[in-house]
Amino acid sequence: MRILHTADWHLGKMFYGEYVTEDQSCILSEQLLPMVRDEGIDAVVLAGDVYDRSLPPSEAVELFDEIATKLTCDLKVPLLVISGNHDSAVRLSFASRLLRQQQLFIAGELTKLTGPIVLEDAFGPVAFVPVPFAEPAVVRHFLGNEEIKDHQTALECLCRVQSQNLPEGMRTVCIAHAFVTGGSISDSERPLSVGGSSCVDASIFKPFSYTALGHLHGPQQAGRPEVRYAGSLMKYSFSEAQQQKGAVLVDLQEDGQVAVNLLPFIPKHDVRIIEGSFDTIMKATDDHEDDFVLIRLSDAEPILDGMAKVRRKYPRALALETPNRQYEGRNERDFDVRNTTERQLFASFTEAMRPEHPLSEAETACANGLWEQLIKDEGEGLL
Ligand SMILES: [Mn+2]
Repeated sequence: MRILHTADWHLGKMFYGEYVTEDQSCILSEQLLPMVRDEGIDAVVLAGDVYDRSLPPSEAVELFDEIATKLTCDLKVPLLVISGNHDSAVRLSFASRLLRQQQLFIAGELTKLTGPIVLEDAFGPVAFVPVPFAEPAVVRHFLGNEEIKDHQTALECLCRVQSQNLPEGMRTVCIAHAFVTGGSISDSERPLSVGGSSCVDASIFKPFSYTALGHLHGPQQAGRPEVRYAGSLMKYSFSEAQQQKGAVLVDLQEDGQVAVNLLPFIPKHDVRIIEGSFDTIMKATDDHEDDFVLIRLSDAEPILDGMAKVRRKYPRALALETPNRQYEGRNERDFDVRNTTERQLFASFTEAMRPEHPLSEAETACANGLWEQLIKDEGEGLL
């Protein structure tokens, strides 16, 4: 069986204040759909984070509707989807029991889980075990098991429930959205829990022939080659500039062995970091001035109105960094924090942030008013 494993589409994602729905649509319509057709794919897996947020913008919902329809109705390829930590499990599960008949299998809300989904190939059945992302507290309540206190036990228990009644020896594919210990992270993932451990051990997936993971945005294996993250649809942060995004082509053989290959996605606008002096960058020829770029200047001197100038060449420049910029001695801390009042600290912070405009008299008066109000409300102990 040929499976195309993708994850973390994050439809409706904003990148530095702009929706990238058009770029997402371009990858899905012009690359993923042809891939499914040309590679003879038997099933497509989307391992969570379909949307970027629980209430996605309408354009994002339309795009998912279009892609899911083209896959299942036009190409007649089953699509198996789980919800991730960015999705609303309830909203994603809308009409999921009806859609099963159309080969669109959505696992989100725990009360609607159905157990394994069995698809056939020439060698017999393959059982897909979808395990949607769920907070440990939600799983504890759902299963009525007080022992479930962390992501590890929550996922173990859900996996067990979802794999029930699986015949011995059948080839199996687990679909999960989790942070497997040892994985390398990017800046665009939202941590699964604040405090406590969100990690799970890769050994949970030992019983499965292949495990299609979502959550980490860099394509990578987790422990062994048969447990993989497909990575996100696009680069959603500059920390991903060096990553090659794509979909994992999984060939599941008769004996349950798998061969995997990453089929790359070519973005309409790449996400790049460009380093060098302002003059060099502006004079260099670049065939991809339309890319999303972060400009990291090596100049020590400040460039007046740098972003506006950079944008004349790179209209999609999103950030400008000047790590070497000299602040004429202001880099050095010339005061003793313990003997400085909050008001002085605030004034010096303003000066560091806006060297050209220290606090005006009106601003100082306003800040003093705020301090006094704070002390009145909270008591002297605050400061
Ligand atoms: Mn994600």
